[in-house]
Amino acid sequence: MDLNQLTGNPTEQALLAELIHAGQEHLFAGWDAPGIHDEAKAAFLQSLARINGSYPGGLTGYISNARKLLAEAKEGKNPFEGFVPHQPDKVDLTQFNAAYDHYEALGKNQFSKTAVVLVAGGLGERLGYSGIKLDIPVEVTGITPYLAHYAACLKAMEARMAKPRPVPFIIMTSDDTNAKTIAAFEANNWFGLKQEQVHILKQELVPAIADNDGRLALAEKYKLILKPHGHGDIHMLLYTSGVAARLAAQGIEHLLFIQDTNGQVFNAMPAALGVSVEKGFDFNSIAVNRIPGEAVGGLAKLVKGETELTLNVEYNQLDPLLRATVSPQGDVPNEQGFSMFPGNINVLVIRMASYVKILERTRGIIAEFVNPKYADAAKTAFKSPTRLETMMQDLPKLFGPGEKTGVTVFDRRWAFSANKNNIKDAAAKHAAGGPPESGATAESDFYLAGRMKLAAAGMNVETAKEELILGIPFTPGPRVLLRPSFAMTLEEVREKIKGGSIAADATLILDGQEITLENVEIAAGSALVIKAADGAKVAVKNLKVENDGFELVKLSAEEQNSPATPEYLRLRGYRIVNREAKVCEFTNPGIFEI
Ligand code: UGB
Repeated sequence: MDLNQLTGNPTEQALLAELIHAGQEHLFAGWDAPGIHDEAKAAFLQSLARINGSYPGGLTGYISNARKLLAEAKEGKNPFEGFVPHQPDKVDLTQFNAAYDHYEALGKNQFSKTAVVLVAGGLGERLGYSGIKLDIPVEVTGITPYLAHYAACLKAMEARMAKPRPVPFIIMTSDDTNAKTIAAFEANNWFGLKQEQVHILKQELVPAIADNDGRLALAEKYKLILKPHGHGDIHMLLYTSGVAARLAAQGIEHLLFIQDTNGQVFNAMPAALGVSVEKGFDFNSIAVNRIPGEAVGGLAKLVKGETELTLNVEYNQLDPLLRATVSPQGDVPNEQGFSMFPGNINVLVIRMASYVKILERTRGIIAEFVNPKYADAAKTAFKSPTRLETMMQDLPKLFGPGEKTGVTVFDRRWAFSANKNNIKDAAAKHAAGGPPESGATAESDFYLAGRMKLAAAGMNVETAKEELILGIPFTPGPRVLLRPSFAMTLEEVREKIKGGSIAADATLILDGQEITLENVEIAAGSALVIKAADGAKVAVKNLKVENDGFELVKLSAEEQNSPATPEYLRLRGYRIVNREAKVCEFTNPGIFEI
């Protein structure tokens, strides 16, 4: 093949020569003569160069990894061969007790040495939202987008440090989400964060593979088929960008990995961080109790001879593994109805020192796998092109005996309630007895966490009866929003709230670090909102709140189907209207009483 016929650029020629050497001649076969389709050719060459630059080891590295993994897949190699599953080493924090407080206190001390990593490259196809998921409000009383909530949590962490320093915030985007994520920050003055503390890393797609020889698949002449590589890309990007090494040098000791739509995650964060610190875990999976068979990966300690690995085993692999080893009945429930293997919610606390070492060793390529659908029994052809994938929770696959992995189990709805499904699918999931994971349930659980905090502080909380909205369960109240500025730990809530009561359907919103409540009674349907700027000390004592509050109004069928109704309301089926909430706002420092 005459490379001069393909391109005059020596760098491109070098890459083409490498690719041809790696068995990719077909990419350049039948090229038109110079002068014909030159633009398409140039775009093709640019895309090859871009992908080559973004994957450690370049395109030829990707191809050789693909060949190896495809050969293993063809052989039918079982990655768990010889491993026996055991319960993982776990810390049970499903109850609020002295141990919970102990870990929260330890975690709070670690805020100044922690960075938060948010993976937000997913399109959210199951939800079907037209924008990015980070822009969706987690609740529609105060209308707080996920991104605003996460940013508020980072600010609140900073405000609780002995020597405040901005919490580094790393966000993985993709071509689907990058521009809108940046636009959301820019339109909202970076949600009060410093632009320098936010590191946006965009993941690239990887080429699809047509056959067992690792030949890259073409959509048409001069165009590769590209596919997502998975959320494990975050490790690669933290390596290639140098961000992980830089943060390590700046004294960051732990990274907290979170997903795009889990409004509960910062409830569990302080205690989980405390567990990582005390137990010296290099990798701590935040987990929830899981019902056998549920479509959530199970965390298990896999043992083979001297080797022990605590890993997420995807639910479709867990049951067969158990049947083949320790439990002929598969994944069976315990007395409480839960599997022995806690559910992975992909919230991870990773120790920086071991992480940086692994990144150096692997160049951030973490436990890639391939999952081809074969067209024939001999496994010689694929039904459609496949690609290599990677999952962020698979990092412990690279751990040796020196690294410690653990699991911290939290109450499910305290730690995890995602917004992943559209109304129809969510209602079907509920009907089938599973968690709906929809806009409405995520919001309902967001208020629930607020109620749990009030109850832990000794307030008398009367919970409304759950109802169905468009077939999805929703608990109408009380709707409690204790903003991150108000409290990040249970201890703080207990210090600031004494006595009092809140009735079903009532609303309480507290936003500000120095608000205290003593014997405050909020009657059914009523609402109290207090916002206090930094330095505004607001003491509310012996107050009885009775007003028309906020009302939850279901959308009419017409509103539900109308494009004039905001999409974030249509994905939950209701709006919340302020009828007569008592709103007290303190914008200047000072001492105030209500
Ligand atoms: N994401 C990216 O940033 N880039 C990608 O290429 C893909 C995703 P999904 P998934 O919550 O119960 C995970 O699609 O992959 C981001 C765990 O693997 O919502 O089906 C995306 O933006 C599974 O073990 O989830 O399953 C989002 O923030 C279980 O924990 C995140 O990655 C499951 O989540 C997850 O993407 C769960």
